[in-house]
Amino acid sequence: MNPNLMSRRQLLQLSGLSGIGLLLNGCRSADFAEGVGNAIDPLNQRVEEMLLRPQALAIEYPISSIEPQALIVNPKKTSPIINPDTFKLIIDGVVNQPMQLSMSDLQKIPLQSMVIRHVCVEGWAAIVQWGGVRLRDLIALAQPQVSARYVYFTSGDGYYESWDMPSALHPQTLLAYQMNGQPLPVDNGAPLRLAAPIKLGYKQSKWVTRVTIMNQLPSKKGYWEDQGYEWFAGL
Ligand SMILES: Nc1nc2c(c(=O)[nH]1)N[C@H]1C(S)=C(S)[C@@H](COP(=O)(O)O)O[C@H]1N2
Ligand SMILES: [Mo]
Repeated sequence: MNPNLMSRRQLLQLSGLSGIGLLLNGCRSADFAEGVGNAIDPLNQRVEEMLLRPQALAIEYPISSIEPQALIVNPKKTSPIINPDTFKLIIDGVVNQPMQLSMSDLQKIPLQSMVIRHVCVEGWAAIVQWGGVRLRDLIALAQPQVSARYVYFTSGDGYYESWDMPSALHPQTLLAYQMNGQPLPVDNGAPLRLAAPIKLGYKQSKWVTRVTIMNQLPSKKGYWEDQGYEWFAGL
């Protein structure tokens, strides 16, 4: 075996996802359990290299600088109601291990917390604390195939977004279920939303129901992008 190609288990340990055993034992969803036998298959080398390549970290702030009133929710939109008890996040696309994870499955993955600045193109910003799982841990579990280049996010309100793989694998890119130390409010995307300090607000999909790994993007790349906004939208 190529010594550079480590097992998924080794990689997940290295990337800090030491709760893997717990997750594998705890996940009773059929889709998830089916592939547990494959859990030590090597990851594809391209994604593995991206996971291990050091990425510049964005600035994080002390908890005392959180601005709870500054995070603006678009008042023209009505929030979809997603029942967290029956909700299952779908992870599919060009992966060897498609998964469906309940909130309790997700909460077995080590919680990552960060206080970062959220920036909306409409001219406002807010310091927010987010808590949740690192998207890279979920992507590693799903075992992307060699052709994987993009990650596409489907939301419960019809919103859709797509990200480049390096940004999706960034250690500060979270699927958050907590905000400012509390359970994520429905208007802010409960049960699960994207949160990352490396991209503009419109890339931070709320009410994420499905994460699809793709080798090619569809013509509709993102809700705002399809109206002329920039696709990469890096900060
Ligand atoms: N599903 C969904 N996600 C979304 C949006 C949306 O309309 N629908 N708006 C985006 C924009 S433009 C911003 S600035 C942030 C705002 O997050 P907040 O509502 O928690 O302040 O959500 C982003 N994610
Ligand atoms: Mo925004």
